[in-house]
Formats: sequence, structure tokens, C-alpha cells
Amino acid sequence: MALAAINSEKIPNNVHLSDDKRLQRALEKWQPKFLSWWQDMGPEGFQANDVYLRTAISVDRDGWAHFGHVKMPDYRWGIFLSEAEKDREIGFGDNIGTPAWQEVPGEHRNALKRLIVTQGDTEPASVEQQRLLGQTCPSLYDLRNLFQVNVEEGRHLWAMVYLLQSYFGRDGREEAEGLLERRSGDVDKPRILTTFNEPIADWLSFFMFTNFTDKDGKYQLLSLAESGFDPLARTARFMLTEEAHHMFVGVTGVERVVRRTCELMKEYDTDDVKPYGGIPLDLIQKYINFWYASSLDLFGAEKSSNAANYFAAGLKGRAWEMKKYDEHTAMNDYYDMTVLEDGRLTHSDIPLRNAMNEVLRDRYIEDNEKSTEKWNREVAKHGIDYQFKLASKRFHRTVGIYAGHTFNLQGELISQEEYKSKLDSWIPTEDEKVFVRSLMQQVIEPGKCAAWIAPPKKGINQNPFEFEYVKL
Ligand code: BYC
Ligand code: FE
Ligand code: FE
Repeated sequence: MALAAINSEKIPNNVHLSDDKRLQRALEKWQPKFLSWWQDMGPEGFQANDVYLRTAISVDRDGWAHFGHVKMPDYRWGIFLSEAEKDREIGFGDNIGTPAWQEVPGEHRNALKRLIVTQGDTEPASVEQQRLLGQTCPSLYDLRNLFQVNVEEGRHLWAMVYLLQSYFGRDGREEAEGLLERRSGDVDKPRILTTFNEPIADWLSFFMFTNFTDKDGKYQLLSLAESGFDPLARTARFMLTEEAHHMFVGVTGVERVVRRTCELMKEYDTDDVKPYGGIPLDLIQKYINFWYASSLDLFGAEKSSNAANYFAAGLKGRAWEMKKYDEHTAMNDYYDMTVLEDGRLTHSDIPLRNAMNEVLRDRYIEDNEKSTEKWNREVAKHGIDYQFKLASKRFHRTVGIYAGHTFNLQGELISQEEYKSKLDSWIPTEDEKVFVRSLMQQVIEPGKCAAWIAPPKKGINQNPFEFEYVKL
């Protein structure tokens, strides 16, 4: 029933789009531009193949998604907001207890637009970064997961464009165009945040990205889900539903690489599995170091007046603001921050509102500990003595107070010379990236899997691994 109702609309939605002709026209004008961007910058190849994809069709907790084979350009990118909470109030900051905004408050218009544009920019950026990976997929199952992530990031772009076109008038429409014009990695018109301009040239990087970077997405969306601007909060809440699978792809992807490496280590009784077509554990650790540090940057500066203003205004809260905190003004509290003073590390009490980026980053770090524990359990199962570790949050940063200083993996301040001489042992070198890329040979026979990665323990939506996830 739900599916039939939604399929009758050009743009599936639960926002009564057909009642708002002006908005509907604006979105229908943007739609062909999106499709043309998808053709140019979306996945290379496989656009004419049927892919077993999940499509959001409603916001019902059970039954929000429909699974079936569909050609990617025919994917039904829809607009879905979580159900409205009756009489919702702003839960934090200076406007606490006043009704949540259903329209954009004039004094916060620019700040809100900036948040929405920044969020929106990451979605197409990630599709661009991943566009060539189909050529080297390790299995049909992985190929399908890649495309699933890609179409859903496309839907997340739609979600932000809906907010821009619906609530921000003409400059919202201009920003919506801009989201299709910037390009990941482009020198002249790059994407806004650094991580989204990094190349994702191999599947190990893809799994690192969907684990570490999509998880930044989770935490940013959790904080936007608390927003006093109700349409943004409701949009973010529904996006989180889809996000879980993206991180699943990442964490289990790395786990499968680890499993395969451990099998090879056992079989050949060596740590150096390169000659046998595996990725050594310490090289996996170097990929972790790189993508983790880059994703930590995405939380912004440790001390940020932007973040303080967002919180004060009620635009962006902490993750689980209403569920996990008792005090919601953050006015009289401090954050004990490790800062640099006269060339050494010391402590400083930072007014909590100014430390909101850091508070969110801390929740994110805790979440990541769970991924490394999972990978370490896999290593332990094989009776191998090795542990993955997350580097200090000061290591290899390019944003915030630690940027421009040199720290080792433990977060100790070291000289530039020492840093330079050791960096190659901490993050992947060009040669190592070339090696990893050399392993990436396309495998697209149903039920077959590349040799550098173990097959998954189960398939998608109760289907077996051998299922024809992409019809060739
Ligand atoms: N790269 O005061 P600060 C996702 C800039 S991922 C480059 O700390 P703020 C997804 C910053 O713009 C989630 N520049 O800034 C994942 C500022 O510039 P100006 C994306 C950076 O605003 C995978 C200056 O540095 N969502 O969904 O407090 C696949 C000072 O910084 C970076 C959001 O990000 C950087 N990494 O914090 C697909 C949520 N970081 O003003 C999708 C919306 C900072 O001096 N965005 N700068 O020129 C925000 O909440 C904030 O903009 C940020 C930055 C947390 C990102
Ligand atoms: Fe997303
Ligand atoms: Fe995602």
C-alpha cells in the first residue's frame, strides 16, 4: 500500500509535496540537474544493470524500506522526515523551552544555511570519491553495498536540498545548484571539508571511509537531530536510519580484510602476507591512522565560537542532548582541554559552549573504540598476538589547535625532524598504496570473492552471499 501510494508521485515524499506547487516546481526543476550530475559523477559503469537496492518508502519503524532490483538512474530518491513531535520545544541553549521553529528564524538564517550546506556538500562529495570503485569490486555483494551507500548519499543530498529550497528562498535555490557544481578533489571548486577531497582509490580506503567518515556523519546528524529548527531535526533523524548500514559496510569490510590476513598468516606462518596477496596487519593499521585522523578533523576546531553560537542559538546540540544530559544551557560548565602553551602541552578550562566540537568528537572517539575492539576480537580468534589501536586525537591533524604541530601516535609533542622521519611508518606510503591498489582486481561472479578479503558471514536482507546482487 505504502509503496503504491509513494510510487504515484514523481518525487516520493511524506511532506505533502503536491500541496505546495511552488516547492514542487523548484524540486522538479532541480531533479534533472541531479540526474545529470549522477550520470557524470555517480558510479562509473553498471548504470544499466539491475541492482538489489533498498529504497526508503516511508518512516514507519518496521517497513520503512523496500528491497528489489532497480537500475540506479531509476532509483526513487525521496524526501522523508521523521514524524513530528507534538508541541516540540527547543531543548538547549538560550532559547530553551520556547516552541521549536517551523520556519527559519531571521537572526539565525545564515548560520542554519551554512550548517545545511556543509552537511549537504558531503553527500555528493562521497559519491564522487567512490565513483570508480565498481571497476575493482571484490564481489557482487560488495558492489551492491557500494551502490547502496551511493544512492542513499544521493538521497541525503535530496534531503538537504529540500530544506534549502523549502525554507531559504532564492539563495537556498542557488546553494542547491552549488551542491551539484563543486567537485571532490577539484583545485578550483573543491568540496567544503578536507576529508571529502581525499581520493578513495581502493576498497580498503572505502571501508575505512564508511567506518570512520560515515561515523562522523552519524555524530553530526545526531547533533542536528536535536536542532530547534524542527524540519532539520526531523530530516536528520530519518537520515540516521540509513546511516547504520553505511557504517556496517565499513566495520565488517575491515573485519573481513583482517580475517583474510590472519588466515594467510596462519597458512604461511608469516607476518608478511604481501607475497600471498594479503594486506599485512600493520599496513591496515596505517590506513586506520590516516582515515581516523582525517575524520577527527571533521569535527572542527577544539575551541570554536561558531560551535558556541550554534549551541546558544539552539541550532546544533550535543549527541543525544535530551536523553543523556540533565543540564542543557552549558553556561556555567568548563571543558578540561589539553592545549599548547609556549611549545608544551598543558591543561586549560574552556567554557563548555566553546568546546562543543570537542565534546562531540569525544563521543565519536568512544564509538570508534568499538570498531577496533571488533577487529581485535577477529585477530584474537586466530590466536595471533596483535592489537589495532586508535592514535591520539592530536596525531596528524590539519584542523584546530593541534594542526601545524607534530605529535606521535601517542600524542606526545615531537620535533619536526623526528616527525618527518617517522611519518612513513605511521601512514601509508605511496608504494604501499600502489601495492594495495594492485590487489584490487574486479570479481563479479556471483558467490566469488577476491583473495585479499574474506567473504561476508551473511548476505543482504536474508539472501545468501551467492545471490545475484547485481544482474550483469
Ligand atoms: N575541513 O570554528 P570551526 C557526512 C573550517 S559527514 C576544512 O571549528 P565549525 C557524510 C570551518 O569551516 C558530516 N575546513 O568551524 C559522511 C571554519 O572556517 P571559517 C557532515 C574545516 O563551523 C560520509 C574554520 O575551519 N556534516 O554526513 O564550528 C559520507 C574554523 O572551524 C574543517 C557536518 O559537518 C575541515 N574538516 O565546525 C557522506 C555538519 N573543519 O569559518 C556524508 C555541519 C572546520 O574560519 N557542519 N573547517 O572560514 C558543522 O557542524 C561545522 O561546519 C563543522 C565545523 C563541525 C564541520
Ligand atoms: Fe549521508
Ligand atoms: Fe553515509
